[in-house]
Amino acid sequence: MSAPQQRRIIFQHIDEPGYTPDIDCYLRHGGYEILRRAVTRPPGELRDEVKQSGLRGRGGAGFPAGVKWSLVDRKSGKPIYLIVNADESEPGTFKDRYIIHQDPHQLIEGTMISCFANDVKQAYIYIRGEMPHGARLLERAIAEARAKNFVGPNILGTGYSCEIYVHRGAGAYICGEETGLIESLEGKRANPRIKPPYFPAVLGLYQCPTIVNNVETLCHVRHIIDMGGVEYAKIGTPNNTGTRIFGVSGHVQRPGTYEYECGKITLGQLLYDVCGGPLPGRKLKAVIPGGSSAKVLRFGEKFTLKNKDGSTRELAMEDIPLDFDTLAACGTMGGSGGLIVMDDSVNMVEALANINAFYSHESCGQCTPCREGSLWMKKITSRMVHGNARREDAALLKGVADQIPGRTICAMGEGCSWPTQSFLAKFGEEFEAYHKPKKTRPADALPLI
Ligand code: L3W
Ligand code: SF4
Repeated sequence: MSAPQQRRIIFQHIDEPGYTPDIDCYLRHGGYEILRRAVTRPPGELRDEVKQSGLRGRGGAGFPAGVKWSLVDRKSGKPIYLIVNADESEPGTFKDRYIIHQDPHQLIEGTMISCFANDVKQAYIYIRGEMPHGARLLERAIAEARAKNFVGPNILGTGYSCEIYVHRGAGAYICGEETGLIESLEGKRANPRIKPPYFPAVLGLYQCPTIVNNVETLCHVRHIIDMGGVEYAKIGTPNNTGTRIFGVSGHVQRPGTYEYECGKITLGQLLYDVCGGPLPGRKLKAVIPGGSSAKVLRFGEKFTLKNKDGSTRELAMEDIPLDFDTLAACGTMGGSGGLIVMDDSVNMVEALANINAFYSHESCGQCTPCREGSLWMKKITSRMVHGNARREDAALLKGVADQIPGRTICAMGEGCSWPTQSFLAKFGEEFEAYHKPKKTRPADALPLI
């Protein structure tokens, strides 16, 4: 079965010839008309639309955005903040940067509608330090929007005022974790906070109620308010509504960003029909479907899934519909929508060693299992690829990885251990082979991070 058509909602104009990131172009394409209509409606009604839409967060966890908004403490009398999480740092993830570079006003319009809906007077875009061009584009776009009265005091004559500030990170992955981000925005080291009991919706920035949403999520809000939550919910599949941007990188013929209805395209359709399949003479071997923290899938594997009536069905890996729930049922996650594809030229021990080097470098160090575990996973995979593996190393690696999840402050505990756990479970034979004397890295292998 060939792939369905792309459903371009966020990418409606992106890539059109002549479409530029300036406000005049955005206005010519109907930009800020949805904000204009939104500010005439009661904020609570807008929040209801987002709830009805079923929109799930596009940053990684897939938590329903409308539910998150409904958990905001509106009775505290404190200001409510909104933070745009643009600290896109998950390896294999590059969709938010693309939106910011191609269509910054779409993000600003979505953000302003969300601010109005939640009575937010101050919003921050926390952008990854390594995206200086995106930061400049956003600064310019905010200035343009302010000049047209879409941002700032007395927006469109409504009496409602809201400022947006761009804040640049300094290159730490953990600043993408929402409470680490908040700490960083407050000028501190980005140590994630313990939650529960207090989520940012209750105690966030400066101990005030705070909404943290991903870039793509806030862009969807603009379209939900345009078409209505109920209409939006008809896109995609139940519980996995709307479209998703998939960023495909690695060993396919046409890597890139593609927007499809959630659950309406399978992994095989995306990788073979849309992305053109493997490079000449190669076979696809593995894919990490939701950013590097997701568990790896092996081409050819099959999954036994439970149906609603209790019966089971078998699903081949290529036939997995790309939605949050099915990917979770297959033991992995849709995460940030970044698919990392590996063909049969890839040595899985080397690939994991690179991932482990990344996590060990990025652990904030607060929790012993994450700080020490990520370091040991890096050390063991590193000595494997350097020809110094010990007989017990594969088992030791598993032992270390198994002791991390569920024992840490933030989701990085899971994120750093799932790659090791899944690489070992799916490609264990490659790791076992490494204890054999003096198996060294191929000379042309990429250097480790
Ligand atoms: C109020 C409650 N709010 C949950 C909110 C919470 C957060 C959201 C999801 O991890 C994922 C992770 C990684 N009252 C609440 C509540 N919330 N219960 O809902 O929360 P949670 O804890 O499920 O996830 P998280 O800590 O936000 C994020 C995956 O992302 N990941 C991806 C990272 C990288 C990127 C990127 O580069 N763009 O996203 C990496 O590990 O697996 O599942 O807002 O406050 N009772
Ligand atoms: Fe820091 Fe890792 Fe603990 Fe998260 S899990 S708080 S990154 S040490």
